[in-house]
Amino acid sequence: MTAAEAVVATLVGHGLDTVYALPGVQNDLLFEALFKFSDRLRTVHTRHEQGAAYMALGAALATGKPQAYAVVPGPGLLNSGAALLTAFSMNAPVLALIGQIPEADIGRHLGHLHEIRDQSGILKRLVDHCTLIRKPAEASRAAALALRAMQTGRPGPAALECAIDVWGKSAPVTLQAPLPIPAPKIDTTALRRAAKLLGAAKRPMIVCGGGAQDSSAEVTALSALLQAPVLGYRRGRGVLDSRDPLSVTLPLGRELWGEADVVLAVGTRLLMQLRQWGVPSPQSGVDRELAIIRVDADAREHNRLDKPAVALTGDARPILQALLLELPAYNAKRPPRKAEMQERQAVWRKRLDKLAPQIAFLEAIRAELPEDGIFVDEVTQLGFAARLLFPVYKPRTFLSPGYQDPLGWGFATALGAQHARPDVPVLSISGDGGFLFTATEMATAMRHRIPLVTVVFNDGAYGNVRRIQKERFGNRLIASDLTNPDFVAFAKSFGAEAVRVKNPQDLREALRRAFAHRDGPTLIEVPVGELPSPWEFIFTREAVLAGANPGATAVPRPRIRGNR
Ligand SMILES: Cc1ncc(C[n+]2csc(CCOP(=O)(O)OP(=O)(O)O)c2C)c(N)n1
Ligand SMILES: [Mg+2]
Repeated sequence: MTAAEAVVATLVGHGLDTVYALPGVQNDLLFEALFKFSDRLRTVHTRHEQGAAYMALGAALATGKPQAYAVVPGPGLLNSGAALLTAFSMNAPVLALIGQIPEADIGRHLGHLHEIRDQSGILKRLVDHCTLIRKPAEASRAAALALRAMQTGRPGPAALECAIDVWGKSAPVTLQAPLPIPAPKIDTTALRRAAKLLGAAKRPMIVCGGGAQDSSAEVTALSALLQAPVLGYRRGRGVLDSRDPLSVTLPLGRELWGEADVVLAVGTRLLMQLRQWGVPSPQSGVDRELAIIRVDADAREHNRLDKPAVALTGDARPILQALLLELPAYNAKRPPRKAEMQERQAVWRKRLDKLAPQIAFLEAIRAELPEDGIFVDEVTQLGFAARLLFPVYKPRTFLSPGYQDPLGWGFATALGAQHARPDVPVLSISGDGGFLFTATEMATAMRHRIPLVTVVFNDGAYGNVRRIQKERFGNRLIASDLTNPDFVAFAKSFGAEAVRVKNPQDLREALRRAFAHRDGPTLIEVPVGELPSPWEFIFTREAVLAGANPGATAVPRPRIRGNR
C-alpha cells in the first residue's frame, strides 16, 4: 500500500465515511487513494478550504463522531485556519490532512509551491496532536493515534502532514485497528463529596456547557432529583429539553446563579459566571459561599479561574451516572420548583418581549423545524436572540460556535451538519455579512445535492457593529454598511431554490416548502430593518457599562468555597 492508501484505509476502518476536501498537487496521490476507496469513503469537494474545514466541523458537531478534511499546505492550511481554530475551541474531533513540500526540503526555505515556514510548528499551536508521516509503514498507526487523540480526554482536532513524495511511496503495511480509548477512573472520594454537597444543598443548580451534550439523560434525571434548574446557554442548550420549566438560559440563569448555594458545572469553562456574575445577585439578599462541583474531561480546566470545592475528571456521562447512584443516600427533600420556575420564566419572557421582531421570526422557524431538526446559529441579531430564547428539545440540535464566535461559520458548518445527517432537516441562519463569508459553497450544496435550508436576514449592514457605533461612538459609522448582491438571484444562479419573504407568516410558509424539498439547497432571504439590541439580557449592567467585554472583570470576585 501507499502511505495515502494506508491513511484512507485506516479512516474507513475507524468508521469515517466522508472526507471534505479541496485538491492540489501536493495531495494528488492522496486523492488517488480516495478514488480507489470511493465505494467506502465519499470525497466531498468544496470551493474554498474554509468550506471544507467548516463542513467537517459541522459533521463532527451534528454526529459527535470524528470527521476529516484534506487540503494543500501553506495557503490551503491557512484558508482552513479559522475553522480549525473553532474546532479546537469547541473540542470537536476534526482530523486535518495537510500536504507538504518534498520531504527532503522541509525547513530549507527554497520557495517550493505552497511552502510555509515551520508548518508543523504552526499546526502544533492550533491542535494538540500533530504528526508528519515519514514512511508508508508508519502511516496507518499515525492515523489511528491521531483518531485516538481526538477522542481521548478533552476531545479536539488533530493534524497529519505528509510530503508530496511520501503519499505515493509503497511498502508492506499492517492496518491499525482502532486503538482503545482510555477512560480515567472515577475518583470515588470526590464523587461522594459531590453527592454530599449536592444532597445537602438548599438551592442547587446545574450549569451545562458543550461537554454535557452527550449526557442529556443523566442531567435530566439529576435535575429532577435535585429540583435544580439547568442553565444551558449556547453550547449547553438542548441538554435539558426547553419544555422542562427547570431548563433555563440567560438571563434567568444569572438570577438563579445569584441564589444557588451549590453548582454542578458539567463540561463548561464557567468563564461568564466566574468573571462576570461572581457574587449573589443584589435582589437575593443572600451573602453566602458558593460551592462549585466541576465535571470536566480536562483536569487542567478545573483550577484555571478558581479552585472548585470538588473536581471530577473524565467524560460527563459515566461520572453523572455514578453520581446518580450515590446521590439518593444524601439527598435532602426539597419542595418542587416547577410552579416557581414557570412563574419566573414568564416574568423574563415578558421582559424579553423587547426582542419581539426576532422572537416572531424564531417562532416561525421553531414551528416548522421538526423536534430533531438541527438549528445552526451565527453571529447575527437572530442568532443572539436564538441563544436566549429559541426552544431546543434535544442535544446536538442547536449548534452554536463557542467562544471564537467566528462570523461566517454558519452556512458551511450547516452544510456539513446536513451532509452528515441527511435523515433530519438542518436550518442555517445568517446575517447578510456572515453569509457571504462562505456563500460560494452554494456550488458545493448543488454539486452534492445537500438539502440545507438557509435563511439570510438582510439589514444591509454589519448590523451589530453599526449599532455599537451608533450607541457608543456618537453615530460615527465606519466600515459597517454593506453593498449586497440580490441574494435570491445569487442562489438561483447556482440552480438552488430561492425566495424572498417579508414577514414571519411568509417565512413559515417558505420554510414548509423548503423542508419538503430534499433534492438540493434552499435560500430564503428576509429583508429586515434595525433590530432591537439583545445585549442587556446577555451581559450584566456592570459589564455593559464597562464596554460589554465578555472577559471584563466588572464585578467583585465571588467567594468560592474552595477545595481545602
Ligand atoms: C471572523 C470574525 N470577524 C469579525 C467579527 C466581528 N463581528 C461580529 S458581528 C459582526 C457583524 C455581523 O453582520 P451580519 O452577519 O450582517 O449580522 P447582523 O449583525 O447584521 O445581524 C462582525 C463584523 C467576528 N465575530 N468574527
Ligand atoms: Mg447584517
